[in-house]
Amino acid sequence: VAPPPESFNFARHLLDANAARGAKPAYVDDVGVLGYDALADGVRRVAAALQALGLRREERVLLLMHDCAHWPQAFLGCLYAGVVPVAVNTMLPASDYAYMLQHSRAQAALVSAALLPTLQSALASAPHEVGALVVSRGDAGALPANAHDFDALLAAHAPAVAPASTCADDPAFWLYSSGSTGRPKGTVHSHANLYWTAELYAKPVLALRESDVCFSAAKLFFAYGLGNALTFPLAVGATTILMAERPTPDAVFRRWTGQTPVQAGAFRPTVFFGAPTGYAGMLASPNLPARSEVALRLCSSAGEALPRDIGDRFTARFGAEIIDGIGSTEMLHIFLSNRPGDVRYGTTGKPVPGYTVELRDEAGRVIDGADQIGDLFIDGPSAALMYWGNREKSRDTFRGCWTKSGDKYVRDADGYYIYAGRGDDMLKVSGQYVSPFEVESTLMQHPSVLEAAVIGVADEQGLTRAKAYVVLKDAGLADDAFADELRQFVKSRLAPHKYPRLVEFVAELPKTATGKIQRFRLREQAQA
Ligand code: 3SK
Repeated sequence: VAPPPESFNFARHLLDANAARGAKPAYVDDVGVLGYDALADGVRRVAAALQALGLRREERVLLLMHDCAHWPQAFLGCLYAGVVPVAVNTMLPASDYAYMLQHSRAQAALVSAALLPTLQSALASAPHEVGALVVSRGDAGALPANAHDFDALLAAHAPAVAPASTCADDPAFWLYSSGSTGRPKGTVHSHANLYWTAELYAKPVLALRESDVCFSAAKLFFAYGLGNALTFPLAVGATTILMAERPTPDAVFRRWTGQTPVQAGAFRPTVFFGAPTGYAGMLASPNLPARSEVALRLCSSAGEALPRDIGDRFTARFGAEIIDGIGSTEMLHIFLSNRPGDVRYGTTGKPVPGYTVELRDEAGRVIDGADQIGDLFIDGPSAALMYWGNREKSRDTFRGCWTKSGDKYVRDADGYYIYAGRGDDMLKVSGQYVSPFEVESTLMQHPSVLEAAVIGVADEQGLTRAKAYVVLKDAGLADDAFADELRQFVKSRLAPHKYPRLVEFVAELPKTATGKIQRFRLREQAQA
């Protein structure tokens, strides 16, 4: 694959690639259809509007929006103007946004009307540099003083005539990535990185086509969702379904079967991108559609390892394969994957051509043989430039051309890679990272909790759930209702996916002589 030219703007690259598509639908969201020509017009108007608001190249803008057709216009409009969008998870508490605004020094925020109150409490709680707000899909007549309605702002600005003269290696956007300890890390990606994920994965491995209708349960603010619903479909001129609501089985089924008012029986997805927990939930649903009701030809899974049984049952039902792969926020998308026509359920497949993968032992030596567990390292052109303002963690993760993934893997004698857990304490729950330390320290903020330890346990489907072992100050309080209170307590303070589904009250936690909690003992106990 030819590298992008040195002078390269990814938004311009996509607009050029789709210049002849006219009114072909690029996006179908909850309220309407956006054609390729209207997408290009919107991108150029966002760029012009940002410049008029005083935004300069390389300045950051917070992008806190539910999935809708404004999202790709906002994201690509920033890139077109050389402004750097910081796309953030829409489910976080205000305190996380307050940190991200300070850390990124965002000069403006693009926000869904439904998320404006949370953003405003973040803005009120800490110093920031946000000068302007652009509000998507709200009541244009009821906006705060420094806020602009998205559609009205675009209507007021003629499309920018030319993109910012960015280089392939210039910072294009950030995504925050979380670790087991410390603040989320601002992962800085270049214009070229987006190009590489499309050229190395979407086109040759998934073989996405112009005629495809793509639909991703993973939202656009995730690296996985960004590729699935923006980079990949726009790189091949396909159509993408976007939905603002949570990807419950019923919400997904409505789109698969074309039943939303906007789809009106058409635009049934041919390619679906999900995560194992979502596939398991759909297979268990009484409303699972029949094969004849859907148009799926290919599915993708990432976020956590796909249990073999889920893959087998899904393919038996729909005929379509689920292509399981692993990517990371740091590598931007999938670097190790099964292939259509060569799927081995229970494995993550083989390295994606263009990426080199190594397993290393504890001394850092490369493991050549089969069936030995090692730490996964990746060399590939879509690796992030750095974690912003975090030299120590950048040096630990980005080691020359290699990126440390933090995952452990085994390669079998046929060269297929099999997931073997995390190298750190992080849990992957429903495809999203959960730090046990963050959950433990939140539980310990409850006045009745003395100590807590959180581990991952496999449910009956082989999917990871967070389980909290809790020592109470007054053991007499321990009952189901109090376990529920603790779940709600965590839910009200952290992003919703982080609360422990399982809570067990114990008299004490296993500890070393020096008082360190022995989580491995709890893991052994949970497996027994
Ligand atoms: O979770 C994954 O495997 C993944 C896949 C693609 C992009 C980003 C991530 C984290």
